Amino acid sequence: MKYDFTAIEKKWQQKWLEEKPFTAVTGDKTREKFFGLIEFPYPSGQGLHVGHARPFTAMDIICRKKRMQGYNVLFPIGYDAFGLPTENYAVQHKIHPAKVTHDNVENFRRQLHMLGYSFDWDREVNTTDPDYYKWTQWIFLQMFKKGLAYKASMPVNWCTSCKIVLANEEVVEGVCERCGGEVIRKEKSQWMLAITKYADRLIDDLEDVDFINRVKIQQRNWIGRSEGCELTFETNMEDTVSVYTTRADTLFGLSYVVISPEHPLLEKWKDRIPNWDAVAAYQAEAARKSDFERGELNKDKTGVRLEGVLVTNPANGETVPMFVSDYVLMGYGTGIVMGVPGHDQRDWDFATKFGLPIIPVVEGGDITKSAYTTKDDGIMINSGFLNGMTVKEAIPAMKDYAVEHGFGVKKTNFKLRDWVFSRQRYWGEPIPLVNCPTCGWVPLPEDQLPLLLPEVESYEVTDTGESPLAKMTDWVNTTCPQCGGQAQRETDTMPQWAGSSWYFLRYMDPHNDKALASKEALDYWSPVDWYNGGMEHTTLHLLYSRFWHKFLYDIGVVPTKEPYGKRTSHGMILGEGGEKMSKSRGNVVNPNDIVAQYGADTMRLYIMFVGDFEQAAIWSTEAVKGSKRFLDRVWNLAEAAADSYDVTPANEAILHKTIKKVTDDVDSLKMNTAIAAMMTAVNELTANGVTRGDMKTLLLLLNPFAPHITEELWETLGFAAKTGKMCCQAEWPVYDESKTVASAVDMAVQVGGKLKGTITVPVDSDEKAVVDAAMQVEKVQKATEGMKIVKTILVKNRLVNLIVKPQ
Ligand code: ANZ
Ligand code: ZN
Repeated sequence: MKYDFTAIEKKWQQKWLEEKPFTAVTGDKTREKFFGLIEFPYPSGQGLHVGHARPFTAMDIICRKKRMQGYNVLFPIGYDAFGLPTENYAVQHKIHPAKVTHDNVENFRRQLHMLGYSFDWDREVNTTDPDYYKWTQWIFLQMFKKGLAYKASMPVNWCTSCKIVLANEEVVEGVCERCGGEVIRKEKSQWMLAITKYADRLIDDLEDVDFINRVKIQQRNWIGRSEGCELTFETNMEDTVSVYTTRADTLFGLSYVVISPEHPLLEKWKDRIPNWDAVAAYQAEAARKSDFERGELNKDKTGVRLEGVLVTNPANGETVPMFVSDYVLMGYGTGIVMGVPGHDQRDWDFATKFGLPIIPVVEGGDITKSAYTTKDDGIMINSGFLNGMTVKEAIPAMKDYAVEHGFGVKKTNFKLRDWVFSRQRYWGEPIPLVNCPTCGWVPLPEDQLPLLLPEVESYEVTDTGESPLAKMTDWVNTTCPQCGGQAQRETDTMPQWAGSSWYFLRYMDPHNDKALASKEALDYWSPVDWYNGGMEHTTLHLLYSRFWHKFLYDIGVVPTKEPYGKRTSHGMILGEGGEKMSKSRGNVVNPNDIVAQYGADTMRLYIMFVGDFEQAAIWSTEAVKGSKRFLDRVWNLAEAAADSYDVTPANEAILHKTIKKVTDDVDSLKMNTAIAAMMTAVNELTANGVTRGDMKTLLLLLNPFAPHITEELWETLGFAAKTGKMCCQAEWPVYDESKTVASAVDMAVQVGGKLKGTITVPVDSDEKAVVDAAMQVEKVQKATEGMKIVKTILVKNRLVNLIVKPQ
């Protein structure tokens, strides 16, 4: 029979749908639970791409293997379906975004089935479903009630082309991440979530989770905890100025103070600064630059001296001038910095440009070049009472001195900012709050959730930047839930990151209408055991969801502090030629085409074989054929298998070795080497010949990788009938360490280069043992009769050649 992958794959996908072997059972105490999670896709119009197939297939393999190992596995799927591309498409084609979403989801679902993933389809979730976003809204309300959601007018990133407010993370190198358009700063009243209140815990609790190191490092850097102090200086104006510094030890090296162009003190001092015009012009110039540009090192430093302003250094009583410069950002620390050019590169650049003194205060400092990379063990100089201390000692010493003398307080700062949590867009969760002239912001009563998105005529954003919902006056005008007076609904919607911040919880109990999930389900399934996803989500989704989860933990909803026990990440699949796959380059591989031509099992095998899972890999359609040929060989081997269900002794070692390798490699995400081991095994089995008993092990090992072909062969070789189970339900094979090495080998025996027979000896037998065994062979005895062995040529485990001479 021919390997008809199309028919086979259809047959088994149908059977899995009907028999549901992948159902997760909440509360099952007889088995250990395993919750494997992948990042649910955004159902774009382009459909699933090979970039999805890599992580999805890997987690499918892990989950299939865990099931066979006896675990109660939860492997769910859903759709993160609110968001801009759908909305833009809806605007363009005048189709309701719900309809666009529905159609895209259908396409995705078909493709996911096509690839043979073992999802528990009864747990599918969709963030745009009112039954789902009801709970997103509910969580938001709990945050609001606890003071974590607040409205603030603040400068936001405004994309001039998308006409929406962008989170800082969505501005990449000064332009809009989505469209590449110009981003300007605009004041807007926004809903904010106080993620910074969780900053310490988001860093500290990384100790307790098994995340790959690069994820931990990125999260720590993004949160950016900085431990320093605020120092307050007297000035000749009536105000003091405070700076934030991590290097209090360098205070004796102060040669000027710099203030950010946006700092409110400037406005206050305006009338007493003789060169105010120059300052004002500088402020206007700075407003046109992004924080990114301003913060860059190696950038030419600019600034204006504040004439007449003098600041007193509390360490030595000397006065220094004050400048305004855009390298100081308003949003960090106090917005004022102490200039220590001897040990800070940016300060050095500035001081050099403006001819300010450069005072080294740590030995080894070179005033022709900033020694800003000062080591902890540098020795303090020119620094009064600090002289002779190491930097490491001087930092706390100066901090303590400042605290004692009333000009300093210890302070921890974070790079992390609160999360801008509102968008002026239609296709998002409505924010369930009402603005009442008497009561202020009032939450909707929980029994009124979900607050449904109303039908609107146009999804187009308004030119003023208000959400399309603002035009729906019937919907906007409402009564205050608290006083019953006239009030208005919030018209902003939630950002796309909302629904994905808790979706893994909904999987635990997706149809619950009393709670986001039952306590029983949460207790049973928490936490996610293994979450694999993209590195690009490390500082956004992964951090946001950890924040939400910690909040839910604090209010007693979830049982664990952290949502995910383990986090891994995959490399990207690049197009042929090594470039990123993109429509414009025309190098996008559509999984549909590969499946049609070679089958889903080949696709799955190839995407796992393509390279080290954590590294980027280059797609090669030519190499796909290699995976197909391997499956052909498996098929042929099964067809040629002898009827016996016994294991052939000669195959025992290779089978046990392969079980060991595949078992270990899947657990450490080395899918490529697991496949390589199975390829080697198939070669050896083909050479030796196999029984059905030998094939059983191979099919079990290969099943998570290539589930359809193995299921079919499992059936044709009689295992389905014998066990009453599908291959995916059978038990994962276990290996016997002692059997992973062959115990005996057959060796050829030659005399004078002529074959005289074979012997069976223990593996790695030495020369004496081999010769002794050889001498037992009758033909060998005859050939050496009356001869003297002058030389023995031994090729370990293969052959021995006895060179003889007449005696
Ligand atoms: C004096 C000094 C001397 C500094 C020295 C550094 C080295 P991290 O670690 O990132 O928190 N700084 C403070 N606020 C700033 C702002 N709003 N804009 C730009 N720079 C600011 O960095 C803290 C250091 O960054 C602070 O310590 C301050 O410069 C600068 F040898 O103070 B330092
Ligand atoms: Zn009211």
